Amino acid sequence: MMSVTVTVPDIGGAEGAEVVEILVAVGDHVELEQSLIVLESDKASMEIPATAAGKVLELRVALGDALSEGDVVLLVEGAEGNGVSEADSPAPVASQQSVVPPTPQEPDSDAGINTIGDPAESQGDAPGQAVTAPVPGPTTPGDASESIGDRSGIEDDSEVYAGPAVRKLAREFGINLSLVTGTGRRGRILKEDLHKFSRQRLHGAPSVGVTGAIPGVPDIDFSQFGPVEIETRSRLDQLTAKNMTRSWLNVPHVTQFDGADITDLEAFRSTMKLEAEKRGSKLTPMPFILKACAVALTAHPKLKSSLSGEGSELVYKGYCHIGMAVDTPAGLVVPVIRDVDRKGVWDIAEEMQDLAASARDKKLTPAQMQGGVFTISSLGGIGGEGFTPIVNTPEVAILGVSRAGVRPVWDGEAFQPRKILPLSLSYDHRVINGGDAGRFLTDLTALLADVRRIIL
Ligand code: CAO
Repeated sequence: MMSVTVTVPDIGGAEGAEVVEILVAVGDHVELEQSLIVLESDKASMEIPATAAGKVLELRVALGDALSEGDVVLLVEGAEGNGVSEADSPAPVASQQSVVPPTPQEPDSDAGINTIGDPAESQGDAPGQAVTAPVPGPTTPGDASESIGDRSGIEDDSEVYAGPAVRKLAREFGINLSLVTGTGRRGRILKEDLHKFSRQRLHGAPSVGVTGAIPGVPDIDFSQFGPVEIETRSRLDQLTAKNMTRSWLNVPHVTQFDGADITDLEAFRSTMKLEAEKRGSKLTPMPFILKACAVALTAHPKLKSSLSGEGSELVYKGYCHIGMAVDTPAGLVVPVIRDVDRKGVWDIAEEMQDLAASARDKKLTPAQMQGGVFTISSLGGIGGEGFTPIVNTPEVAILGVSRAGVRPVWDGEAFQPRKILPLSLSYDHRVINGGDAGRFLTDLTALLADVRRIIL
């Protein structure tokens, strides 16, 4: 098996760039384009990719070395790739052919920019605040998107200082780099810093010395104030807590309130009571609300979309599966009714009751809780005038339903007693604007005010 020499490609003319990270060791198997080392010039840092796949035979660099184009990084045992064969070229020298063809780029191009504080972060800020430099050459096509992705990690901090490998790892772990304290030279964030940060998070400890980190709630010994009992929370409760926290911390929530006049719906529902009994079913307002939501969601597909591509894409779904929050003794679960847009109210009512029963009997399968595009949380059977539900991510909106009550409504001449159903729509403001939510809720209340519209 021949050995292949990997050298420093064209790094935009930077001379004597310092080796600040070595990402592989002798004996490791490297893949084509895998990052091998990180170089740092006075303007930027850049990853040097493998131009051959195989086992690392020899590392020719050490931390702190100053490298320029053509310097040897390491030797790889393997034939795949376009590195320079030792047999062809016995002594690697600085004049060796660059193993990565230079890809000159415009200074303002995104591709290949690996920055210390990306200017795109400070759009609207005073120009020149961020320290940055374009780095042509060593990047691969994939790096362009990574650079864009990097920005999500440094949203609030134009001073984040980390190499691409660390940024990639941070994205994989969902860590916002601006919350991590770098212990490397000049505050550079190292992989160890990410590991420490993750450990601290797992143990619920606040990130020490981190500006803007969320301080943990202190653990208090309540027995000092009086008798206490300690109950271990169900796994479901703990999971719900995690999901709620994740949504609360990631999603900028807005809640919009409205009231649907369901006087006519209630009159119609009461005429159907006998038929419901005959069918062995129960016709509460909920199946009508589910059906009306399906119609409104079809008309406003953004409300049932999801964010993707680290915020750069919106996924529109061609189906309408709606989740329904069910409070069980074991905790909160959200079974999903599939294709609500294609089902009649009777079918929805029956499926809803079956799912709620399965939920209480802990018989729901994972598949019955997946695929929802929107969630309804109803406290109508319990009480209350309104609440602000938390979006069930990755969905972008959730409808809270409170208890309907008779309210005086002015008809232009007199107050009329009307049955009003309080609705609260919480939405992800990264996706849904007030206008989107307002139009959706207006259509929904109109559908509930006259359910004949549902079949139109
Ligand atoms: N306004 C007034 N009355 C309402 C109402 C509303 N918005 N919603 C339901 N009701 C009435 C029903 O008509 C029913 O009355 P009757 O017994 O006289 O017919 C009674 O309240 C109880 O309804 P329900 O809660 O059993 O049934 P539902 O179809 O409204 O709800 C489901 C279905 C699955 C939500 C329910 O079974 C359940 O689990 N409820 C518990 C509440 C809950 O978990 N909510 C989620 C909160 S988590 O964020």
